[in-house]
Amino acid sequence: MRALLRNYVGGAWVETGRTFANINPVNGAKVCDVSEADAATVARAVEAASRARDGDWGRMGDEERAALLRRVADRIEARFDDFLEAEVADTGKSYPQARTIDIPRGAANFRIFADLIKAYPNESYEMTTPDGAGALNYSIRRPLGVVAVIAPWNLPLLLLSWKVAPAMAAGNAVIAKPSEETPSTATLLAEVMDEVGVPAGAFNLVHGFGPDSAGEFLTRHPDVDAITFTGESRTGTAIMKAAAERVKPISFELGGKNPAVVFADCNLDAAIAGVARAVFTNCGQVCMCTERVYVERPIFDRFVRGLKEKAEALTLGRPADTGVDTGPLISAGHRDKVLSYYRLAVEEGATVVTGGGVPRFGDERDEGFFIQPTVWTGLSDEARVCREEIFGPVCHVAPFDTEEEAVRRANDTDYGLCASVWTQNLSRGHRVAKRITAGLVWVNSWFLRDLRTPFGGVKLSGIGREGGIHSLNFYSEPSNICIKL
Ligand code: NAD
Ligand code: 6OD
Repeated sequence: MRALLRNYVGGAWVETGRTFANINPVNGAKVCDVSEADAATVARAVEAASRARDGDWGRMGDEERAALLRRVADRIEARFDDFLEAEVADTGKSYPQARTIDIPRGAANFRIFADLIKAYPNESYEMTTPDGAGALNYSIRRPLGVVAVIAPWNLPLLLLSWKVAPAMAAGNAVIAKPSEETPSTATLLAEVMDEVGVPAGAFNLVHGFGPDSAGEFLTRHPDVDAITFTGESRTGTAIMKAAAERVKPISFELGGKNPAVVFADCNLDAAIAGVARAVFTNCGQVCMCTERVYVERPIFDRFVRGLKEKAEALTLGRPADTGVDTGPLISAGHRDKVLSYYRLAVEEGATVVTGGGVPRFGDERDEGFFIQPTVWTGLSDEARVCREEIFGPVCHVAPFDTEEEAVRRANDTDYGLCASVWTQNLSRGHRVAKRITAGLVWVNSWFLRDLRTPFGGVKLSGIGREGGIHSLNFYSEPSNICIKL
């Protein structure tokens, strides 16, 4: 692992003289230093991307770009262990999780969008004209130009590549800004771009924070043509204001307060296991994680008992520990935030079924940012902890009596990213899934997603859809050409 991570601008590695520390959340130790991009470095990245857009990269055909992106995927796989070690050091997530989800899905993004760009259809229409000769309309698609990609820390490579790959497949030049908490796999990705011969400036990397740092310098830069962002809804508001100045296209994947609705006719063991996974995976730090659970009254007590057992059986530990289920939260700051909700829940009158505090290990993990998996009951839907996104290993479980009530309460939120419904009644599954206002609804499952399907949220959970052809629709714009025959 390198002692200093640098920015990658116009095909060159750039240091700025100002650094920040990358911290391992398992034990609070420094992983490495990171060179923070200043406004001048971000401006150089934008210039380099603009040159690439107008130069070799912009002139490259779909076939050749797709071949390069496939080489990126191959190279990530060839350097699998480097990516794995880097992701685990930055996030503290378990090796099995990073090995089976983060890194392979990160590589797969490059392969799938390389395939899709070649299959991307264009429209054509023949029309009649007053002279009877007719005219032919057909559309061509153009890249947006210079695209800023701003990513969060929870699934660092996966969520960065999920935007970088389709943006580049569509022919855009990209400037990627990973989260300040997880800069390592993005830096490895820049190395890979360099190694496989991506033209200078087609992929640039700037490190730093949001406000008054690389994130804001990028979103405010007049020559950035479009912004794609995954992160908190509040950050989305700030970025939208910056983008409004030049009415830039934006694609936003934001926060959630995702419900699970569990009917008495479910397979109870499967529902308990599925909801436990949806609440506690990655220490609750997946945008799709469940924080509100509604359970039909006849099975409420049994469900809560089962979820408590699952929570208490989780093994918190180091990434390499045998049988570890969950690692730490990402940072001391994030743990403070989640703990403030643990306190607030008690003030609001919650029954703490399990958890609610910080585990003690008696070793170096006490310097890290672990937190107990937590389950609450007893609150009204108006409680703040039932309305605000917490992004930790925690949920509130409430009983309901009718399908109508369950749907109403699931939808009673400012967010709308995803939901899950647990029932063995096929008609009910379809019916309820259709009525829940969210970008993605699972029936009897969670976090199953083909990369070609549309992904995104409604209300405060986002703007637009990415995934498969939906990504290519965002990262390119059609122009119509009309030929008089
Ligand atoms: P965040 O919004 O704090 O930061 C995300 C990125 O934005 C980081 O790179 C950060 O440096 C940058 N940033 C922050 N302020 C900025 C500004 N003013 N201008 C430009 N850039 C700025 O989010 P986070 O804490 O990294 O991630 C957790 C959040 O992300 C949660 O709310 C979670 O729900 C959400 N998320 C959503 C999805 C989704 O697909 N909907 C996926 C993952 C995470
Ligand atoms: O892998 C995916 O399909 C995906 N969209 C993951 C999003 C995770 C959010 O934290």
